[in-house]
Amino acid sequence: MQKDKFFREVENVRHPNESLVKTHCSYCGMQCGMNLRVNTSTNTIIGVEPRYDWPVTVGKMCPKGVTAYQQTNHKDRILRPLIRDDASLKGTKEGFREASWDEAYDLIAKKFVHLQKEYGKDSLSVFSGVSMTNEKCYLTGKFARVALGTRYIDYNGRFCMSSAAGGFLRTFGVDRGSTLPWTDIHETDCLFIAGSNTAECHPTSMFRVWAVQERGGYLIVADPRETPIARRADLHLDLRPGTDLALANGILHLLIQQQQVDETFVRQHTNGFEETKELVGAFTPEVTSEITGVAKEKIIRAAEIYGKAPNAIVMFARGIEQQQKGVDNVSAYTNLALVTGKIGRPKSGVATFTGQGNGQGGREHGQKSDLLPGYRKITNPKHVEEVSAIWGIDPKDMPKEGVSAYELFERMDQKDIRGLYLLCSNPAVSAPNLNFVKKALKDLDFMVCADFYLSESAEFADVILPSVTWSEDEGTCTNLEGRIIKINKAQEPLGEAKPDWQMQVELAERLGKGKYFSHLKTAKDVATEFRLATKGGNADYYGATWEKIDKQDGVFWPCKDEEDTGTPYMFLDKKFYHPDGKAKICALPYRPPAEEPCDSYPLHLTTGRVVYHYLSGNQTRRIPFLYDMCPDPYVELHPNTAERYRVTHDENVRLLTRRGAGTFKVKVTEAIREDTIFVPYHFGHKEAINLLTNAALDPISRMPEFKVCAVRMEKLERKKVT
Ligand SMILES: Nc1nc2c(c(=O)[nH]1)N[C@H]1C(S)=C(S)[C@@H](COP(=O)(O)OP(=O)(O)OC[C@H]3O[C@@H](n4cnc5c(=O)[nH]c(N)nc54)[C@H](O)[C@@H]3O)O[C@H]1N2
Ligand SMILES: Nc1nc2c(c(=O)[nH]1)N[C@H]1C(S)=C(S)[C@@H](COP(=O)(O)OP(=O)(O)OC[C@H]3O[C@@H](n4cnc5c(=O)[nH]c(N)nc54)[C@H](O)[C@@H]3O)O[C@H]1N2
Ligand code: SF4
Ligand SMILES: [Mo]
Repeated sequence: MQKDKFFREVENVRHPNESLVKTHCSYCGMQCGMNLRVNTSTNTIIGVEPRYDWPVTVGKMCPKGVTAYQQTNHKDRILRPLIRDDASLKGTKEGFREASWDEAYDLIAKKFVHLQKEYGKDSLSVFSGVSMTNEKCYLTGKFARVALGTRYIDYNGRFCMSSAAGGFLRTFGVDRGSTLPWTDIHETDCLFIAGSNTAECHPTSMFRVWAVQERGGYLIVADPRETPIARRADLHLDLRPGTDLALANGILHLLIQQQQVDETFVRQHTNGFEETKELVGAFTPEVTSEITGVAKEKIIRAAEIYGKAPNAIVMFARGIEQQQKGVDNVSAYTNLALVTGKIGRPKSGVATFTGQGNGQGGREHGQKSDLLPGYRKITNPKHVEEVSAIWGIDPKDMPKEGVSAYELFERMDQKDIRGLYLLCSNPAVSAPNLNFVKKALKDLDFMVCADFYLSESAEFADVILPSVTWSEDEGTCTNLEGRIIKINKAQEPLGEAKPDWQMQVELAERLGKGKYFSHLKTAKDVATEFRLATKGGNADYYGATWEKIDKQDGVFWPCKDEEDTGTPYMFLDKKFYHPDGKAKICALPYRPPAEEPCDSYPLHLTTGRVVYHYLSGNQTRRIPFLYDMCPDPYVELHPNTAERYRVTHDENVRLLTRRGAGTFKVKVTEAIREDTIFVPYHFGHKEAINLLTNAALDPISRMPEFKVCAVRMEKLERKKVT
């Protein structure tokens, strides 16, 4: 890989009893390069240092990354399997006892077999996550389809990347989160960033973002809040939550009017321009301003800057994607790049900020209800045949398409699903409409949870299996660029913890499916089978061997064979993945959010993240520094709104939606719209804002509308001093 201007060669002084293990952070899609420091006398992880030789992040890490190593030998680790004998304690931390692996496996096998005999194969479900390596994600998909034989598998990426995936698939015919490498970002002339709190959620992207402005380029940010990146932007489009589709259409309207259309590109490489032109004709600056609440002048200026920039990158994240029209939002913003031809070349393109560490790879290889490895479709008989041949099963035995993550809970509620194998996710905090989801979990006949800490979701389990942290196993992840990287093992598993792939191999044996799994003895064995299973698919990893990843600083997929060095840039040949080779410009009528403010619920509620915590917080709330920096959730409120409700900073208020309620501390800040409030979602039990959020699903991606619903705020009566 070519080194960019930020590259630095650094040599550190070492302690004699210390070795370094080259790896990447466990948390977000940036996958910052780090060395884990290992004490060679005790063989334990004792610290971390950033890797200056990692080309994407060149020595940068955030507060989560520099403390991530503290997870491995943490006092809260689950060291042995746990079994709950008294079902009446479900939904609490109480009532678990330690057990041997044999006893735990026997119990799981007995219960799973019983449920399937009684209620059919599809009475079992798997809910997984993408903090796991590609190999683990791959095997989880195979475990569900082959060892359990159920159609019901889905994963937390449905709450994360599914709208980006849906939008890219519709527009490009393939879903790779970025059309270009991150090392191009600082060299572009305009960054248009929508719905991404980049400085807190992908902090190590920021040196490239600032570098654009330092070179005289422009930064445009669309966000209802004045996030750190919005504050320093050349233009902050402070839109009403849920109105991106109008904003993107309005900007496209102006680009067309200002003759910024790349006619040749549009004619040769796209479909759909004429219909789209007609549709956006109605989105005049006046109309767009009326819907979005953004001043007309700002909308005009945004189109001018983006249109005139020789190179530009459109970037977005969950702010636009976690909506009931998330897929349309993605396609609408992507339209800007297609119409102006600013795609398929260096320094120009489209990228989503992939969320979880393996949010890209984990969505490609079969954890999603409709997918098989290599982005194959479970509804495509040819694809089913190809994968069945690798797995050694009869294609007739491949389960059918299942349902999305939130719909799994609906099936549980309807008693179609009776059993759950949950791993690498904590939906009792992170799923929407939590009162409903928690009841569905509690009512299950039998639930297994694999985690290394006892999560809020594990409280509903009958059996807890101790998994390892990322530092106790090896494998690959795919970062937000689409670059496959290698995670290395720095320490032996603590206690009796095991990697998820090993648990699944051993459980498959207990379920009588050993012949499909027992050849997998090491993570590398899984990797070999995994690469083969992706061969020929759109997300082809076959040529991405561990040796090549190490030699090249990662390998961008697709990478088809030994000679192939991978694909840092997508669509350089202007060939998109639809059968006619063209990309689709989409005509997308505006529609409002599922819930609009009304007299009873007069404000918009939006939710998201802070820099100190990661997702459900089950990992980061246990790290002392991170907890101290942010021990509780809060509600961000504009000073004028605070005045209207007669509440002050640090006072508790009650928030209510049609689904639930909670009490939160007020944080008064000018960095938010007056009609909108924001609460971070990293907290459990009564502090979970997801008790209030709306599970309205996008019709294509089945993504819930985490980013906008209608809320009422009530001042709590002050207790009288007696
Ligand atoms: N510190 C930290 N970093 C993380 C994570 C974490 O939990 N903590 N999680 C990782 C994961 S899995 C993910 S998915 C990413 C998420 O990364 P982001 O998507 O950047 O994070 P969010 O806070 O969910 O939302 C981003 C922004 O969307 C804005 N927003 C809300 N509604 C709208 C809207 O209608 N339109 C627009 N344009 N903007 C809106 C919010 O104000 C917020 O600033 O972060 C990753 N990185
Ligand atoms: N209101 C609101 N809700 C949201 C969002 C939002 O913006 N607003 N964002 C959504 C998004 S983008 C996401 S990604 C989801 C994430 O939501 P979750 O899936 O709940 O996220 P995590 O907290 O990462 O949960 C992972 C769990 O698995 C454990 N774990 C980590 N690694 C491993 C492993 O290798 N094996 C096993 N077995 N366990 C492991 C961790 O300890 C943790 O308990 O939340 C979604 N929920
Ligand atoms: S930016 Fe993401 S990958 Fe990098 S250190 Fe922070 S959490 Fe880890
Ligand atoms: Mo995410």
